Amino acid sequence: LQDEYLDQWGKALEQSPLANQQTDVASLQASIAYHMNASLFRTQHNLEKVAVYQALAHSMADKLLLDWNRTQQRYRKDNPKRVYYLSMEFLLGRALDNAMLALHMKTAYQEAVQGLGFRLEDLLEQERDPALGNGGLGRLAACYMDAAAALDLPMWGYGLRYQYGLFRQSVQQGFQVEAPDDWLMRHHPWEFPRDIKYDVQFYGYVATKMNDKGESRLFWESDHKIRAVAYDVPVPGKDGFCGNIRLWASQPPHHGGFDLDAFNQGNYDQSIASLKDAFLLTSVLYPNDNHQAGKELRLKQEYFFVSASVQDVVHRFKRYRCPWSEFPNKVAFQLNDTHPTLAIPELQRILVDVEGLAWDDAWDIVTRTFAFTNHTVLPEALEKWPIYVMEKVLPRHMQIIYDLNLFFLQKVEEKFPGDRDLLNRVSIIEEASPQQVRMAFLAVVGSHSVNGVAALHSELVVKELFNDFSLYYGKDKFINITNGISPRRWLYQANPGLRDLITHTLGSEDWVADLPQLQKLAPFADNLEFQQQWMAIKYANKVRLTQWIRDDCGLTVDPRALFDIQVKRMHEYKRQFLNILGVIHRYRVLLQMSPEARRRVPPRVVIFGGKAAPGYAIAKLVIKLINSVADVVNNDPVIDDHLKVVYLPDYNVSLAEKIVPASDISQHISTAGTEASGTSNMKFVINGGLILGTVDGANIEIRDEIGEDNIFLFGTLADQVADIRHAQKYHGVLLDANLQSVLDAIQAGVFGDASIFNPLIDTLTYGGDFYLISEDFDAYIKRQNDVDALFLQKAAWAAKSIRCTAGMGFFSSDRSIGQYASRIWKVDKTALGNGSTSTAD
Ligand code: T68
Repeated sequence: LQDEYLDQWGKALEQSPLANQQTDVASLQASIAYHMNASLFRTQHNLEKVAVYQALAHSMADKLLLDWNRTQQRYRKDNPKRVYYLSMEFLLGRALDNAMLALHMKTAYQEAVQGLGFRLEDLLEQERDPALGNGGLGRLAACYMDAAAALDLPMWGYGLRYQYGLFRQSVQQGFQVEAPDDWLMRHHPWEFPRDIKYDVQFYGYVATKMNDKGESRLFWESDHKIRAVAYDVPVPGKDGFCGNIRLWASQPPHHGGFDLDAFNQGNYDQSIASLKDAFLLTSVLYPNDNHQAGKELRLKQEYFFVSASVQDVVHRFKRYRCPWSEFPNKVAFQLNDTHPTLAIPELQRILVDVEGLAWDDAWDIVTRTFAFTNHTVLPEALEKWPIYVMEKVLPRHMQIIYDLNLFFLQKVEEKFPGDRDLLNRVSIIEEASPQQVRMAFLAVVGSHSVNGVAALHSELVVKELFNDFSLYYGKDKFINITNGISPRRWLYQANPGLRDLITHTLGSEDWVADLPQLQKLAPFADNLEFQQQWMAIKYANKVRLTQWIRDDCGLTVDPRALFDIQVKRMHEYKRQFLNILGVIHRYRVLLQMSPEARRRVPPRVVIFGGKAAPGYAIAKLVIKLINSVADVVNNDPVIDDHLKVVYLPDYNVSLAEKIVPASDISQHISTAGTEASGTSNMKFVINGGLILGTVDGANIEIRDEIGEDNIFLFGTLADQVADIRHAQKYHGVLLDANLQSVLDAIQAGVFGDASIFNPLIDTLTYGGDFYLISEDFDAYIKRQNDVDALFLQKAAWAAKSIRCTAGMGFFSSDRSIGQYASRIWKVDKTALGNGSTSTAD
């Protein structure tokens, strides 16, 4: 468009209602009413809460769109180096409350909807959680996008727009029951569908062809194509910044996916057969956390996602007509675990096959562009794809991987001549049957930086997982960046009471953007009046959770009891089994006590929540055991209120926002060396919850920051695990005596039909107790007794709670993202310009 027309567009936009939004209460009401009619086609005679929520969300999204346009337009104009966070999962949680707070509009909207006859809290509850992730990894991506937006860092997320997110969980007769998460069935105002599309191909064959310059090139051809279409999700930042997550949905390709021959012959059934395939691709999120699914459809999802993203980034890069050598100065890709690793051979393929670069030049660009974050050392979680599958689905990528591997192994051989074992160990191709591609090795070879997510984990990554690689590349390539959480969602938004007390005490809200300022709370730890205010907020949060438990589970619990919480994905390594076995032990001890002795033990409510992968039988059995124990304990008149057990179904981000601020103690009790970091541990502690944990993941750094006295650690250390397992293997497991009586009680049928729990008990006995439950049982019980004793000393408990929050400054996602930016991506914050408000990209 000529400049004069561009100007005219700019002026027109400035005059539009979008650019002239007022934020007084009457104008907000007008915009809600407008959307009720114009976006939802409803009138005031047909109002349900959900419709009012949607109109309100539209009104808020308008304001976000303005910031989004301004921010993205500025990036487009300034062309800074950009970061692309490639993640199969973004566990965003609800958007409305977050957006209102980020734009400082919550109070005004509260008043606006009140004047229209609704309570804001009720409307917020209408929003469905977008659950496009499994657990920690997906939520970390969301916290990092939030931090990047707050810091005005030019980072985009790329991911998939699953039609169905993580399944919804209910509990029937104590068992987990899964239902599809049809989150898009209702109108969803928080995404902007874009007219941006790329075709992604699968299968086919590789041929030699001449390119435009008359050079012979390998060329991958297939008539099996699926179209990726973009949906942009705004990420509210601060001071008018707004980030972006681009999610791809799959669709049939250009001619609508019809088999045109069949269509012309009137054979409609056959003509639409391939449409199904296209829509199927992004229809559902695989529900396995820390476990490789190994399905062909999953591999296709991974490639679809990275191919569309890399095409989009290359397209954006080419717009500026820079030489290819500039690519690493303009683009940084961060791989969120190995799931997007195919982006490495994909970029190599585009540079060599399509753009005609020489192999070595292309590889230099690729390796200066990619960086890789590892989130697990568990062997069952490390992705490997059988070569016969990869060859079929992605024939050209398989060739590229073979070549990359060959050149890599030649270099290793140069550096360490004659070491055949070494070559076998570091080969990207595993010589097993069938042969497999080791995706983590591909990610290491194709990246300039590899990081773990907490200090201990990063140490294990170097010493165990990638030991040979660190000898070859040198240690500098392997770094640690400890995870962080968004203080905006996990304190400011989730705990308004505590937020206000902190702000009042510190004199301003500056601590949110500069979290180490929380340290200024420490001098108040022993101040009795402050302690009372502090604990009154905790109590109010517990009351709120109590109401939720009553509504959701029909169970009445006393908010004065000690709330002991373990919420996270159900997994053997996280040891919810240890927790419930401990509960049974406590139950038995309480039963044996005199009524007077019982009264001296603080009453406890033990709360569990978390989903098990649908195919993970043992994890599902733990859920059943928890519910069976709850049935007995909660209805035992002798126990009365001394012990209650709660299993909260369908744990998700918005439930976490209610649970986290209400904990007295939470459990993070993975077998040492198995939990890479954990992030909910950080969320609980920053909200003044104490934690009971093993010396694992980020628990260790939390201890270092808040002080040994303010955390209950116990159990085997990571460097002892191997020896203990070795001994158990040769001498069998000698069960702890208290544990043995607990198992006897289960097997005697105290908690119903004992036979169903046999497979679970077998993991401890015949199974060799791989996760060291028996080994740690005694230490665990003793530490729980320490917790009881401290809870009786109200002032001492309150002081520790305050010191917990005060010490958590390090764990802001802003700090983590700052470290990624300076140590890996080499990007700076860009200064806010005043770009015009036309639509960018
Ligand atoms: C988690 N990983 C780690 N994986 O378990 C946790 N896996 O310690 C860490 O704090 C967190 O990542 C963030 O670094 C996961 O959540 C998955 O969800 C997952 C999903 C698909 C496949 C494998």
